[in-house]
Amino acid sequence: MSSDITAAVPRPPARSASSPVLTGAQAVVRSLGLLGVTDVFGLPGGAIMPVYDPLMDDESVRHILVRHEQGAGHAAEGYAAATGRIGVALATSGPGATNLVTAIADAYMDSVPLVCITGQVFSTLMGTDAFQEADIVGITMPITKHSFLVKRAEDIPGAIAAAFEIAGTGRPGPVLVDITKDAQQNSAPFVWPPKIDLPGYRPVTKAHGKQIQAAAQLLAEAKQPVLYVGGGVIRARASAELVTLADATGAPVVTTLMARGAFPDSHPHHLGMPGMHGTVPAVLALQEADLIVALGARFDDRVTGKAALFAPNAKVVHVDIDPAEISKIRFADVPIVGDVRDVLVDLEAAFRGAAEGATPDIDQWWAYLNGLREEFPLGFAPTTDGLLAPQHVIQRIGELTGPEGVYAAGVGQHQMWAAQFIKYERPNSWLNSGGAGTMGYAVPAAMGAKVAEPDRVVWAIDGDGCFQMTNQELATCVINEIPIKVAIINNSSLGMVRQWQTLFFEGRHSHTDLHTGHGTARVPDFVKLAEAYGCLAIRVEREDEVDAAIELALATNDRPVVIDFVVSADSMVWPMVPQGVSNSEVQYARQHAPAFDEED
Ligand SMILES: Cc1cc2nc3c(=O)[nH]c(=O)nc-3n(C[C@H](O)[C@H](O)[C@H](O)COP(=O)(O)OP(=O)(O)OC[C@H]3O[C@@H](n4cnc5c(N)ncnc54)[C@H](O)[C@@H]3O)c2cc1C
Ligand SMILES: Cc1ncc(C[n+]2csc(CCOP(=O)(O)OP(=O)(O)O)c2C)c(N)n1
Repeated sequence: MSSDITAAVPRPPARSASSPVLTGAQAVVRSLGLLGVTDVFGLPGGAIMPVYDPLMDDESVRHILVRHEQGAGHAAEGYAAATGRIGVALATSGPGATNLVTAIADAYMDSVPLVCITGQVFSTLMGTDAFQEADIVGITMPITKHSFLVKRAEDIPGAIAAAFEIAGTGRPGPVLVDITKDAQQNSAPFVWPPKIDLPGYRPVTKAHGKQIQAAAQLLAEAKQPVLYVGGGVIRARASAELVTLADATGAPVVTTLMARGAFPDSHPHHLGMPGMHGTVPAVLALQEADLIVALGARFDDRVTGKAALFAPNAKVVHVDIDPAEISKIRFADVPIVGDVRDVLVDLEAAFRGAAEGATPDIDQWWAYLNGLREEFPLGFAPTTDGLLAPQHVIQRIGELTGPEGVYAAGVGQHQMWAAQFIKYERPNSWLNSGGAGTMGYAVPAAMGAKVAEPDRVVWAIDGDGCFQMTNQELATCVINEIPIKVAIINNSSLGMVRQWQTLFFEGRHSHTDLHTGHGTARVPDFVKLAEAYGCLAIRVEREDEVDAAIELALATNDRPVVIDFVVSADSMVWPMVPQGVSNSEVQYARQHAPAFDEED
């Protein structure tokens, strides 16, 4: 990510005779309301208490009291990822602020627009190891687009407005506003809108016409093109424009883990997800392409495999709003910096000109790819231990809920199966932690999504390991009437790590058995745990019970539902290209695991 915000310091507003005098704390709440914020997730403590006082009476901003600040951060992320709006989290100084750090890092990796407001100790005490003092600005500097430290009441509206501007424009991301307690307590005239002055922060949204022309020419000439679609297409709300370009060019499309839903799974051009656990056609389409048009995608190592061996014959057009991404991993023959939605519109028009009304002849390419589709469809083997097949459970959740649902996943095998076996037809319907791979994301993210989209069915598809990291937010859901549905894909183990141990560590399952699912001693018993929170709780152990449980969950909207699906621990995520090998290995990797090269 580029760090071009060299001096993002808002100037204090000019005093106006008509400006009401507010405390800094009141200014925080008033600013949020004026910025259109309706929901905030947080947890109070000494250094942020002044802000909580006016928050109590404010009618425009709903505060949802979480059980752990990490939950506030992920809830704000889920809120943002489900809507494109900016998520807001609130915490006190010291441990409250550091509890937000994982979610901030997560949002940074996945380009999620987030504003985190933290209380800081009195400015006079800063640097003295004061009670609950932590340098959260310093801690978060490498994982935010910008971190503000505000020490004067009059600077608060400007800092908050600037934080929203930075979080939501250009490449979206997290911004921290750390406000000292004296700034919250002191008073100043409240001037709105504040003047925002962000020298050095100039996101480029309009791409260079010459580059668009060059890209269009390559598209018109390519024999084996692929549109490599990334999460940037969702952030840019560019799905409709993407379909138009795909239809015009006839090119196949692959969607990364972060882009599931950016392009309808039902579209005939869609080959599915590329990468380590991608479909064979998607992986080989990228690998054997002569032209890759990367659209808001960042050539992550989970997608490229061994980068030096990735797509050896492909020219690359790389479209990204963040110039730092271009040619970072793979040289871009045609670099295009800009907003991908605008670029798609311009590119389609330029392509029509370059192709002179003709459709490129890529029939041979399609014949090859369609052959791969037939030979390597996504599928899964039945289990041999009598336990449920996790893929079947997840597939049925998707089929019975449908594409209008929202699906938030944890991290691990269940995440990959949810990416593979649920059909996504619309953007913002799939929420997950891709870049950081943060276990514990699902339940609070689903909670945030449900707050933002109360009329949608929202599922958290979670692992038994992930669920144990943040399930306390079920209390938040029950108390605040946020009826999410949680499917625990309970393989009684840290399944993804166990899979790697099976494949690459000679089956030595070191410290991955969680004892949550199988046998008589379940620690914890998820049904009892969920009931203790006030959820409807169901355990499913047989295949003929799966549909009824999902249907009961879909019919229950007066409280959260938790279904403990007891699944086989031996099910594996396939296909798999092991770390550090060429993506060309994907067909073989399906049956045999090639040697694991830790160096790569
Ligand atoms: C267990 C596990 C396994 C995984 N396996 C896979 C796998 O098999 N396949 C896979 O694909 N991923 C996989 N991932 C995810 C992987 O780690 C990366 O998170 C993911 O591949 C990155 O997706 P992306 O390239 O779409 O980029 P994102 O992280 O979504 O980045 C979006 C890009 O778009 C740009 N952008 C944002 N807004 C705009 C805009 N308006 N206009 C233009 N550009 C914009 C950003 O600058 C950024 O470069 C896995 C993750 C985990 C945890
Ligand atoms: C916070 C955190 N710690 C550790 C990991 C490493 N890790 C990745 S997947 C995984 C296992 C997840 O287990 P579970 O939630 O049960 O999901 P499963 O893989 O079994 O579906 C672990 C430990 C991580 N991604 N995040």
